[in-house]
Amino acid sequence: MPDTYICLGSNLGNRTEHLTAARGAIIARVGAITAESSIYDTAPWGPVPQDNYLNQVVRVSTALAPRELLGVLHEIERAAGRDRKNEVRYGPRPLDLDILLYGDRAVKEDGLTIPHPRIAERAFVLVPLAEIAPKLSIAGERAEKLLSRIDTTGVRRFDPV
Ligand code: A4P
Ligand code: MG
Repeated sequence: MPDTYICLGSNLGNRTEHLTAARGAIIARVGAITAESSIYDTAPWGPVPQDNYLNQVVRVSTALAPRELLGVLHEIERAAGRDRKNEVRYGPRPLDLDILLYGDRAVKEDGLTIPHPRIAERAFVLVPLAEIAPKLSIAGERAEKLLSRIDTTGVRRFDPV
């Protein structure tokens, strides 16, 4: 079964609980989690001023095809209270689940692009991804190499109190 890498993010409500519930739902509905990064507290990336996120990357062995996977991830986001109709692009959200990679497949369809097109510019993705898969190839470059090129100062390991 292909390995897929999924980035989890939350910056609304109880962020830790959203990530915990999301991992549980992924195991129940997507497949076994075979690796998981630490959780990171990350400064918001992008044009919208907003609170810090918690981010984490997991590797999941899945029998779902990419489209089916996207549909299930949207349902898990909805269960966390996410309402896509009333939100801003790149804005705050209780739960965001992005498909980073799906085996070595490239997908370019309406509403689904894999590898996720913004991996190389996002420390909140590359720090946890390189933690669990430093040698993983993303469009021909290793995760650790991409990581060495970007500023990671806004990304800190999260210590739950
Ligand atoms: N979509 C296309 N390809 C994919 C894929 N590989 N995985 C489509 C998941 N979805 C994919 O999703 C919009 C649509 O993208 C989906 O319906 C799906 O059909 P979205 O989650 O609203 O994405 P977006 O906001 O338009 O873009 P993107 O690049 O996913 O942005 P984010 O990451 O969702 O933006 N800062 C920090 N520190 N941490 C964060 O987690 N997240 C955001 C939200 C902004 N700043 C952040 C973080
Ligand atoms: Mg997203």
